[in-house]
This record gives sequence, structure tokens and C-alpha cells, in this order.
Amino acid sequence: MPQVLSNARLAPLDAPEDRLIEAGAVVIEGGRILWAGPGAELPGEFTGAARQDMEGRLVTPGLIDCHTHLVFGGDRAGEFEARLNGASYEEIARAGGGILSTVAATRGADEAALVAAALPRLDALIAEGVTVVEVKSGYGLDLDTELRMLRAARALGRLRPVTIVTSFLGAHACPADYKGRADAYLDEVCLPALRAAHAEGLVDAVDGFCEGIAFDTTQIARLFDAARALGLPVKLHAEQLSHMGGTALAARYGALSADHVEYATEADASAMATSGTVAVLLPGAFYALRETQAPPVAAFRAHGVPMALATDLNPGSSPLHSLVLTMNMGCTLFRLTPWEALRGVTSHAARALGLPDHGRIAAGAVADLAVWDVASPAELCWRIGFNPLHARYRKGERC
Ligand code: DI6
Ligand code: FE
Repeated sequence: MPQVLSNARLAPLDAPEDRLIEAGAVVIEGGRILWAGPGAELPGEFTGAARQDMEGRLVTPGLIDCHTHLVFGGDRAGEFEARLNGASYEEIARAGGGILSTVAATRGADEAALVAAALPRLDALIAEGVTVVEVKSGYGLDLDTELRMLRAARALGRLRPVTIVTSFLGAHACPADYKGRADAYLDEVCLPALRAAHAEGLVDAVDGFCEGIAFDTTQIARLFDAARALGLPVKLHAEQLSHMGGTALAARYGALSADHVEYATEADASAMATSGTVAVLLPGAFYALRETQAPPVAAFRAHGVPMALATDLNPGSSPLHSLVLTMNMGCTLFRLTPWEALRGVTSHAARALGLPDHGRIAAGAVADLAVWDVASPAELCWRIGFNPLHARYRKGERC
């Protein structure tokens, strides 16, 4: 039986224009959107259907967090304190802390412990209208733990009404026992773990960290070749702390996204536009690391590169658990417009995950929706640390 959400201020995000539909209606059936548009144009076949009055609230697609490291063991509060005392993120990493300290804690946690630790983080996102969350591995750096992280991520999607999309991030850092032997780590651990995880159905995409403290472009190219051989899409942490050429490489491989991209250039933006690669901006990491180099938003705009926004939720560089706050940060720190921020957590985030039937309110799309006690995208982005969610629908169910 179809149901109609009526009297909504609809932000459909289904076209390049910033467009609100006043007194809009959305028809839902079987977890999909059958029709959306001005209530006055509701097709006659639906006028007798069950109605829920949105009372003029803003209705957007359910939010999509397209870049998180949600599953991990332990915490990094001590590192937070060390950075307040002057240590840099890279110094801590080179001294064996940083990502590698989370690797030690994650290796020591079984699947149930990883799930239990991740659930409150996931619940914080869900409470703000998030309906799709990408989750990366990358704190195992050995076969068993990489697979365990991905199994934990899949388990989260069975425990909560949310869609989980996984990325294999075995090339996140080089573990201590392979220090200075990144190529051997790739051949002996990372690529075999990727193949094993793929064989178990645990991998939706392949990610890497291209940086001085991680892997270079030649090594990432080998990872991407392996992904391609398995038929898996790729994405990359690129140009976060320095310009390494990862963005251009990602574009050459037709990557879904290049993420962080603070140090990307105009030429990188042009290459991304050609390949259709989404720029995923992560203001939480920019803020937490007190970076000063902002991503080249003007170049992305000029070249028509779609920009997404995500939390990068992780214990080290971005312990950020709010996608609504991320929108505010995208506006304040990177000068996105509120509409760009909203697109960044809906239609462009869906594109970054290769999910064309998510992130917009249009006939045929999945009926993931967020209903807000606000009147406009600007009002949604404006406050700092306030959650205006009124209701959330996942696959047509209010939950
Ligand atoms: N870039 C990031 O921001 C996260 N991973 C990455 O490659 C940080 C991960 C961490 O510090 O634990
Ligand atoms: Fe990240």
C-alpha cells in the first residue's frame, strides 16, 4: 500500500539547481519512492492513500556519511593531549603511535568487541538522520584483523536500520614488522588479504592512503591494479598532508572519489572532472589537526567536480561523530554554500559510493529520508552542536 508524506518542504537534490518544493509530497511504496513533487500535482491514483502530514518541515534525502573509519579498538585521547603539547600528527605516526597504536588495540579486540565499540558511534550518526555509512578496514594490517573489521562492519548493518558500505583499506599504513618494506607488505599481506576479503563478499570498494607516512603512487597503482582485476571500484586518501600525485592517479583509474585533497591543484581538479571522480572533503580532520591548507573549492567548482562532505570518523585525525556539524564545518572552514553542504552529504556522497539510487528524492530512488525541524538548508547548517532531526525513514520505514 503506498503512503504519502504530505505538506513537506522538499529538497529533492535530483537536479543541479538548488531547488525547494513548497507543500511537496512524496509517495513511498515497498521501500522506494514512487513519486515526488508539488502536492497540488499529486497523481489521482494516490489521493486516497494513507497520509502523514510533515507540517511544513524540510524533508531531505537520508544523510550519507561516505568516509568513516567507524570500526576500531581503543582510543587516542593520549595522542590528542600530546598534540596539544606540540607534537605533530606526522611525528606521532613516525614514532610508532598514531594509526599503529589503533592497530595494536584493534588486533586485540574480537569481532563482538569491535561491534560493541562501534555501535554508539553509529547510533550518534543515525540520530542525525544518517541512513548510509561507509566503513573502512585499515586498523588490522594483517589478514585476520582486516577481515574481522569488515565482518564487524557488515554486522553493524544487521543490527541497525542503516546501509553499510565497506572499503578495504589494507594500504592504510605499513605495520611495524614491515617497516621500510612497504612493497613486501603489499605482496605478502595486503593484496592476499584483499583477495580473501573479496572472496568472502566483504569488500564494496578498495581504498588506500597515499602519503609520505604511508604509500607512494607506484605502490597505490599496484593496489589499484589488484582491485581492477577483482572488478572492484577504487578511491583514495590523497593530498591530505602534502602533494603526492595521488589524485591524478585516482583519476587515471576512474576512482569513485579522492578524499581530503587539501593539497590538490587546479590540474588535479581538471583530471577529476574528466574522470567523474568526487572530491570528498573532510573538515573534521582539517579542524582536529589544525591544518591551514584548505581544499581548492573554487577550482572544484570551476571544473564542475562534485564535492561530498564526510566525517572521516576515526580516533586519530577526526574524532567527529556528527554529519550535521560536518555540514557546518564545510560552510565555515571551506566556504561551501549550505546547498553545497547538503548536496555533499546526499547526492554527491551517494555518487562517491557508487549508489545512484540513493541521496535524492525522485521516482525510483530508495526511500531513505530525513525530516528536519528547520525551514531551509541554511538553517540546517547554521547551528553548532544542535540536532534538529524530527524523523528518519529508511527504505520507507520510519525508524
Ligand atoms: N587519513 C585520515 O585522516 C585517517 N586515515 C587516513 O589515512 C586517520 C587515521 C588515524 O589517524 O587513525
Ligand atoms: Fe580517512
